Amino acid sequence: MPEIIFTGRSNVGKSSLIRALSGKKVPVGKRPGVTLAPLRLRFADLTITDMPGFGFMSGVDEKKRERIKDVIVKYIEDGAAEILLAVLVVDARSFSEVVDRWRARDEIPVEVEMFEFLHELDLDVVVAVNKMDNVSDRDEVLDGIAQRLGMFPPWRQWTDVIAPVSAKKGDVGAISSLIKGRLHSAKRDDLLRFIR
Ligand SMILES: Nc1nc2c(ncn2[C@@H]2O[C@H](COP(=O)(O)OP(=O)(O)O)[C@@H](O)[C@H]2O)c(=O)[nH]1
Ligand SMILES: [Mg+2]
Repeated sequence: MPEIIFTGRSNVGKSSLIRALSGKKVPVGKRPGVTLAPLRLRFADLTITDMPGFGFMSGVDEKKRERIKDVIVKYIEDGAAEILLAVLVVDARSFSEVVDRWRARDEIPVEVEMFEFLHELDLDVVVAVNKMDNVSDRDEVLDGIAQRLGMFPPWRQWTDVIAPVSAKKGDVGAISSLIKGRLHSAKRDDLLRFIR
């Protein structure tokens, strides 16, 4: 049974994106850190999973952040065989700045770590760059994100991996196409109807 997971920091818009793509009323804008368990949504044979947000959240202590990360890692490792696609959701406006801040401290940025972890498990990974409505210099922002994830710019070379979207505006065509393409390649056209 194919599964598509949405993972990323808290507040990047994972739930909003799932809501826009599937029409399911996933809770949006909930105080982050409250949910530890992955939220699994079923659409016939397809499972779409809203993973708990990782990384910094105000009001969530270090210990709980570590616990959340452990839950995410274990869930993905255990389920890797079923995961058809992993969608890493990032915030268009803050991603590069946050990554640079971590690197300046000689630390591996948590999102880069997650991206690499997903690849180590041999998963098919795409990056949904959300909140594009917040940026004006689209290509510059997307080139910067591609580069920081190890993809040589221009980002246009990576349109099979990088999907600029705005869940808020309902502008999710780029990620919708990537997901549908993967379902088609997996010979699961029967599941296309669940994705808008
Ligand atoms: N500007 C903007 N805000 C968004 C977008 N998508 C989600 N948000 C807002 O970001 C906040 C967090 O969204 P949510 O889906 O709960 O994020 P999650 O914690 O990753 O699941 C909410 O206030 C959303 O309304 C977007 O495309 N643009
Ligand atoms: Mg959420």
